[in-house]
Amino acid sequence: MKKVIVLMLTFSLCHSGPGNDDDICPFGGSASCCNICPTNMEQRITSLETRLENAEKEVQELRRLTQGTPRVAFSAALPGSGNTGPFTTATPLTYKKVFSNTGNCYNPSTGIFTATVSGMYFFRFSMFNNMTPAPNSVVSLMKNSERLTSVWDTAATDIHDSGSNAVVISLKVGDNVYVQLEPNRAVYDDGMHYNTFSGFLLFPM
Ligand SMILES: [Ca+2]
Repeated sequence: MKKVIVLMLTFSLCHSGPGNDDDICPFGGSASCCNICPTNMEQRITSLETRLENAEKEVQELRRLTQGTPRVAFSAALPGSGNTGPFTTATPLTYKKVFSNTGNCYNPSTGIFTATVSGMYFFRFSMFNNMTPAPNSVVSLMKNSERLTSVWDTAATDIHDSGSNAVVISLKVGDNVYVQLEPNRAVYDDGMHYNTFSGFLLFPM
């Protein structure tokens, strides 16, 4: 309706006669007159409508990214006190003390985070071992069956007993991330929660 009204007003101001635009242009010149004649005005309105539609789509996409998408974040620690391990095979550490688990992507029964949203993620883990004597500690952050990064600690009466590591990685729906205790290794905690596993979604992709 607005488009029709604009076109009617424009046409009433700029009714050109055949072959002589300069005589009837209300703005005193053929060039300026042509800029507001119905054909050009309609093209301008169509262009503005297209730009408005595109802007509305961008706003909707931004709203979807900032408000409408799932929120994923978790943080957990090894429970209780004492050794975990050694085991003869590589074993996911089960961080049963859950601090947060928005989105419920982390399973404290298995220690495995499973992506329900494709996107870029941040993960961090820490490890502690002050056992003497005992196996050295080696734990690795895993994406499915791929080892991403690891931390080592030598069991002895040394003063270096903890370490941490982190990654930023892209995940697809169904990808698993977990911290793996390597075979014949062990970690220790005394209830102070030195051993943690945390992660969150940075942005969907
Ligand atoms: Ca040590």
